[in-house]
Amino acid sequence: MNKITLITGATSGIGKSCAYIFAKHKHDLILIGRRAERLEGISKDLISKYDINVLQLSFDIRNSEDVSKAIRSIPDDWKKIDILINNAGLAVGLSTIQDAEIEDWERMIDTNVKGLLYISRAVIPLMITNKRGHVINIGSIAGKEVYPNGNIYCATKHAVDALNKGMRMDLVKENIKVTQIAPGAIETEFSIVRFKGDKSRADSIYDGYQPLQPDDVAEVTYYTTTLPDHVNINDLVIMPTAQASSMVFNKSD
Ligand code: NDP
Ligand code: 8X3
Repeated sequence: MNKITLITGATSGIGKSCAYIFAKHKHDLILIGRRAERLEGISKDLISKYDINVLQLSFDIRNSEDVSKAIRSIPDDWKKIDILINNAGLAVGLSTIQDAEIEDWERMIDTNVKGLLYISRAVIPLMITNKRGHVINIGSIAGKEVYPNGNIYCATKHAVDALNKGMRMDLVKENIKVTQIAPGAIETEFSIVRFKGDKSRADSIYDGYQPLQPDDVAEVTYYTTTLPDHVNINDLVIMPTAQASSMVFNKSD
């Protein structure tokens, strides 16, 4: 039987790359994202390329009722979820605390913290029933350090860092692995979302150095699932070679 991996935020970036890499390794996939048409296209492509099974669930992880309804609706065969990748997340805006839009804060807190919690609360009990599982939380270097104007996004990723530690403690007796992947700069739709569609500002984030590509992070994420049963990677920080911290880069002029 194929392993079953559930990925949130599978329509773009790291989540989409994880879908392709886990599919290449013959995992059946439960893919979650709000953009249903994209999910449909990705699912069809994965099925034709890799001959796996894919279940698409299109909903907003910020809605706790929709999360529990969607996970309850999964057919019994699919409930034996081996790996949960809590990836969906975003930064909105880059402003001082005194100038920021409160709505941007709500979107980040509701998605990165509460959405991750709703999904975890719905899926982890299934893993406990199956007596096995692996929860992978996509954090960020923004969960390890804080940078100017990053305030709330950094706070949400510090929350993911803390939740990863808490989950590890709560699930150690349940034979469930817990891993945080904390990346630096990756070229995805992240900056377009952060700068609300301003593509030239988004592109400028990746000027003058080679950022990570989403496949780089997905390959490392997959690696953490290939280790022997007795080995757990708790926390893994990954950056471009040209980045040493949120603010320290080796950029060409
Ligand atoms: P993308 O914007 O490319 O992808 C984000 C994904 O999250 C999309 O598939 C989007 O799908 C999904 N998503 C966002 N909000 C919701 C929601 N409310 N409900 C369901 N799905 C949602 O960005 P990345 O791939 O870069 O981001 C993935 C994760 O990586 C995030 O947690 C981010 O914080 C983290 N990260 C990113 C870094 C970077 O530099 N890019 C660095 C470190 C961490 P849809 O819009 O279809 O719902
Ligand atoms: C995304 C990386 O440095 O923009 O989490 O916060 S950073």
